Amino acid sequence: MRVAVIAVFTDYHRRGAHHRGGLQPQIGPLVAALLPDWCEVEIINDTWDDPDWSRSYDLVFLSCVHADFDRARQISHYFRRRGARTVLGGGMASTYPHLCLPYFDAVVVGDPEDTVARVAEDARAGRLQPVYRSSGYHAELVPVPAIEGVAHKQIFPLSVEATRGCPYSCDFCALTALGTRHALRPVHSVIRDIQAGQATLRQLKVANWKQRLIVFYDNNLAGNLKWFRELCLALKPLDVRWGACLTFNVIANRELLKLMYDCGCRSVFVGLETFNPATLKDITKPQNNIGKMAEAIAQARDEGILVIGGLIVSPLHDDTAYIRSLPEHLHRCGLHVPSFVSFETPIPGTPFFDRMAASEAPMFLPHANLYDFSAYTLVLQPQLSPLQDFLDTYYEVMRRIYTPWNRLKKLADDIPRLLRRGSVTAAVLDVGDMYSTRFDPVPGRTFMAGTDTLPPEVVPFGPDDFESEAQRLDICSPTMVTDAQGHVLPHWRSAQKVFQPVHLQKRKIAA
Ligand code: B12
Ligand code: SF4
Repeated sequence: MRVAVIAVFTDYHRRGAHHRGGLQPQIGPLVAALLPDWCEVEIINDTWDDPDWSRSYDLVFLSCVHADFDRARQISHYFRRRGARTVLGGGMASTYPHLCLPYFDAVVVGDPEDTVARVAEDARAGRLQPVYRSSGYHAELVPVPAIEGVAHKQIFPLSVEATRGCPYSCDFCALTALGTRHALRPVHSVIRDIQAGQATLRQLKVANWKQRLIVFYDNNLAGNLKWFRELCLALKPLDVRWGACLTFNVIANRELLKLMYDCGCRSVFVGLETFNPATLKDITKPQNNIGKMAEAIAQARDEGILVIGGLIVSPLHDDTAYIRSLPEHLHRCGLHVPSFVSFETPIPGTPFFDRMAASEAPMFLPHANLYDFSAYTLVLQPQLSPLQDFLDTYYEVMRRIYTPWNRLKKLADDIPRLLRRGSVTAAVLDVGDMYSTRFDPVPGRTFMAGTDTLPPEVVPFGPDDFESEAQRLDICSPTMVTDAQGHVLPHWRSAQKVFQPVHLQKRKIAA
């Protein structure tokens, strides 16, 4: 059976460009490893290349984030017309299976470990069911990911997922839309994946340095500090270098940073989010501490670990004066240039989305489409500044933050500290990050939902691909989220939680 696993992508910068950066979707290698031997599997990261439109498949698995859903349903239609059965999984499929189902033969709700092989068996037997629900996370079923399918293209092919979920419940996070859960794999099984991955890369003659550089794909690798320390100690004898996403409380802990460096950690991504206490309170991210940001970033660098940080601006709590103050805040805290400054975006199904949708006054901008929910287009009505001032200020400040001069200033600040600790890998990663991080919007971008330039990606449908004009419109029209007044369309208020929500906001953060 010919099977494709497609990680769908639309360029949120609206250039229609592919994304060749260090972070690439890992669903392909995971699903490929879960499929039975009788499947002939192709992994297609739409981030790198369009699918080969001349191919045909028996079964196509698709994965997408919300903003890429329109392209996912178009790709689905394209391959269905050419004989394939299609299956959608991921956050959108899990929270809104009923909205996805009309465009796919089946939808998977939740994890792939106990569902993918069943889907393949049923497809082969011609009894595909509309919905497959995972019974929960089964760490023992996690296979060694089939990285051979991506090894020659991925900048960092040794990619590993050691946990699922996150113990926190930040209001705006796509994970919280599913509910809250945090599952840890046994450390020995994570080490198993790393060693198997290294053996694969050796066999494929992939560069030596790539065999020693691990990227952990977890949403928060350090959600359980006891387990995280165990993992660090198990990584030490492997003499590898690694990077991960984790939370602020970790970089605020000098002893932990020392252990991490000693065990190979060289860079961390932390959602620093905001310098505005009102925004921080609103997003319920109690693990961040604005007052300690400068100290935490400095101590991580001094311990040889590069901090890569992302920020959001909140249409609810930030005004133009705050946005104008961002460059100053960034210099004072020593981050200088964040990897992105995006708009706080209520991803459908999150508590934040439900809260905004429930408001009597319209909180959203009119005619927002699902592709606008990429965090790089504003979808909410700013509450403290006029809409156009808010956007003009964002644009002007982004230009100021991402100047070549600022990027050099960041490197001049980071590199001597990193090298003093002997952290050459972190210094090289910093240079690479500053080379690729820029603000370079395409002409015509308004950054405003409903008016922004359209995503230019196309699926090359032929004249025979639709039964009727009505079908073409159904497949090709954008998925609308808000009406002409900025109210959320009623069907978006029907998201399903996959895991039991747990309210951990008051959880004491172990230091
Ligand atoms: C790689 C990555 C990217 C890449 C590629 C994204 C892409 N569209 O392909 C890049 C760098 C481009 C990117 C960009 C962004 N990303 Co991103 N990214 C990731 C990251 C780090 C890894 C994804 C991954 O491969 N995970 C490992 C795989 C195995 O798991 P998974 O994809 O989470 O899927 C699980 C389930 O959903 C399910 N599943 C998923 N697909 C399928 C398919 C089938 C068939 C089945 C059975 C199951 C299944 O199985 C998996 C295990 O449970 C995740 C964080 C994370 N750790 O997951 C964030 C994440 C996906 N990104 C996120 C966000 C917010 C963004 C940005 C908005 C960030 C920003 N402000 O810059 C942008 C915008 C993206 C866009 N197109 O709009 C959110 C989710 C967004 C959403 N709408 O759902 C995540 C979850 C991070 C977070 N905690 O907030 N990202
Ligand atoms: S800490 Fe990060 S991954 Fe965890 S819920 Fe908050 S935003 Fe999501």
